[in-house]
Amino acid sequence: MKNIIMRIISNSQKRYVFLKNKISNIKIKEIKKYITADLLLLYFFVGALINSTLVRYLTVKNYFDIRPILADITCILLISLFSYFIKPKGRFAYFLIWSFIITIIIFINSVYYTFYNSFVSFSLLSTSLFLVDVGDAVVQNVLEPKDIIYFWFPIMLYLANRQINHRRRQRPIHLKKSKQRAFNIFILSVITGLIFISTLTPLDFSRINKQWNREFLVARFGLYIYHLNDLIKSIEPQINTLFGYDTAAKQFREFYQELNTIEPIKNKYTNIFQGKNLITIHAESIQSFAMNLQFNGEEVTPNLNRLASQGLNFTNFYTQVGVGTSSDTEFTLNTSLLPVSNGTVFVSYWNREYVTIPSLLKEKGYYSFSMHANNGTFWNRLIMHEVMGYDKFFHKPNYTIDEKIGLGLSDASFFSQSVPMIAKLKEKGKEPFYGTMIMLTCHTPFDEIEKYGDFPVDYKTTIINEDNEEEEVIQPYMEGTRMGNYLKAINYADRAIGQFINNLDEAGLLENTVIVIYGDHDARLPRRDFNRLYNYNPETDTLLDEEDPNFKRVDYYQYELDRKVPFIIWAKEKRLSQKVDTVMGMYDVLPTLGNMFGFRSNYQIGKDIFSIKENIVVFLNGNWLTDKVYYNSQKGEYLLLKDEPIEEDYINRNNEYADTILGVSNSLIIYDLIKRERETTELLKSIQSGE
Ligand code: GP9
Ligand code: MN
Repeated sequence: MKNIIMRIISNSQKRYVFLKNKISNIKIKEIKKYITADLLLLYFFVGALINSTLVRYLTVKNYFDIRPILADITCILLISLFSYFIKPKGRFAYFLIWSFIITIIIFINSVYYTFYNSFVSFSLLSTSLFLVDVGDAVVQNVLEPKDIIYFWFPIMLYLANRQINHRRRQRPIHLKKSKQRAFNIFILSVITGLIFISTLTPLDFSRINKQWNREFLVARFGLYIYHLNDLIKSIEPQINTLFGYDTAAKQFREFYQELNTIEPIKNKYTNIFQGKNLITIHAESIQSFAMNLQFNGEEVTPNLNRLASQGLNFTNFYTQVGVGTSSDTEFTLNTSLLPVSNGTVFVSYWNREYVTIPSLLKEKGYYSFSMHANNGTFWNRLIMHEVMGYDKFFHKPNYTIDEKIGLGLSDASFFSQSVPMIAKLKEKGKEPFYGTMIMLTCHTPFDEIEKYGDFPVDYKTTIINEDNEEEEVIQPYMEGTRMGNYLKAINYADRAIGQFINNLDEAGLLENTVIVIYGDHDARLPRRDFNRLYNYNPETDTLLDEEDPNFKRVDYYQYELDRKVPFIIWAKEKRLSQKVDTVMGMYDVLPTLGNMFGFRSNYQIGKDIFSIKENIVVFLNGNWLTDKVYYNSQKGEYLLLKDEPIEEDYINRNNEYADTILGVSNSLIIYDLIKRERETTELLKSIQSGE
């Protein structure tokens, strides 16, 4: 019986294997036949895929990532499918033209990458190759063999087509069949496209929307999607300017006419820093709450705390960034305008005219420079820093990358290499100067904790144990959380800043210099980490209960209020020692520094903080903040910050003001109104003088 059963099983197994082989034979044969029936498409597909993969391998070197390959396949399939809607005779021309377009794009990117370690953008194409100081890039030869190899593709396609025609005059695909084929390719591209999309993370989506970290985008999305997205992003600003100019210009004129008739108020800080050097430190991702924290008696930011207590310490200072994060802060600080509501000024609106701190200081004889050890093309800084009027941008090629943390050169090394550069500028007589130092280490994801140095964020206590001896007990508290890692990174950055100030002092650069430190935006930490930070009970090593009188709720408003960042103005020679609690936004920096250094922009939206009684910080999403209220524009609700009732009129007035300045600032940028206004005034003047 057992034998019979065994035989039946073995027979059916054999039959199954036989059938399986037969089916797969048929399938493979049929698929092969199906594919080779359209050799031209096949060659095009393979060529385009090899080229896009090759350029990625030779640039970003992500050899084992399947995602960009899936993205490339989807794009090539979509290009290919349209060939079926062309007359059979024209298909070769169609593929050949595409192979040229693809090869030329890849070729340009290959050359560009050698110079800039990044990829070409359509919006920059006309300028980037000429505007940028290529002397910095250590490149002797313009063309290298690796740039030329991509041309094998159109050549191969041409030869292959000749061969196909010669061998077996391929029958043109019948229209009915070709529609079926187009449909099949479409389905295939949908499948590969969906698989690709399913691999994307929220960070990937946010980065493709921002379109600034071009290396990352090519590595993750492949060159084809990168360029398609870049094309859309480059056209967007042009489309935005097509309509609505007259209304925008009218609102702009009315707003500034009224604003500029108000005489600037003099106060005790007016002109106190006339003619002094100014160094601003762009402190990556540093939030204010860290300045008030101690772990086991150690301050997280001892240096910032010292500078804050000796200088002007603005305790309610907020950034006003959109998707452009770091670059939006640089823009707002230097122009006192709000960033655009859609897209990023640095990437999409670099070709506009702006009145900036460097340009205003230039009128007073200043030399301006910026320093950042990361790739200069990030956030399009290479171009935008020049547009904003910096005389020189020192970036990656100017530094030796001798210690890497996170995105690139460590802050400690960045600062120590920068001091001699600043000293050299001084030696060359480039004084007075305005310098911007853009830090990098304390950047998300804060995961290289072993490189930040030893700063435990745990809770240590001593107990008397059973043997009546003192014993140290360590409770993890913030260790192992994202915020814990972030605080370690801040402690590192704080040390780097402290060292930088010491080095400047040793180099004799502090005597005539004012230092400004600002956090560039918050670190988007999880709410649960704030909850743990505020509600940890060391006695029980657990979190406080919501009913506990000491429980602090981290709701929407608390989280938003905690996003504030440090803003400190410090000078070695002038101990101003003042705490300023009035709410203040990034757009108030230019007018406040302007009052101290003696400059003013006719297009500033912010206020000199020492000249006003009440201030308002307007955020890009329409939320706003005063000393009395945090207003949530999405919900139309607000939180009272003082024990004082608020009139409805107060809310309405501030809502109206928020709308106006968001609109004026946005239009000014999109329609290039400073330039247009200047040209109109110049024209009127020349008509009046009869020229
Ligand atoms: C890039 C750095 C980071 O060089 O400034 O920009 P972010 O991601 O903070 O906007
Ligand atoms: Mn930043």
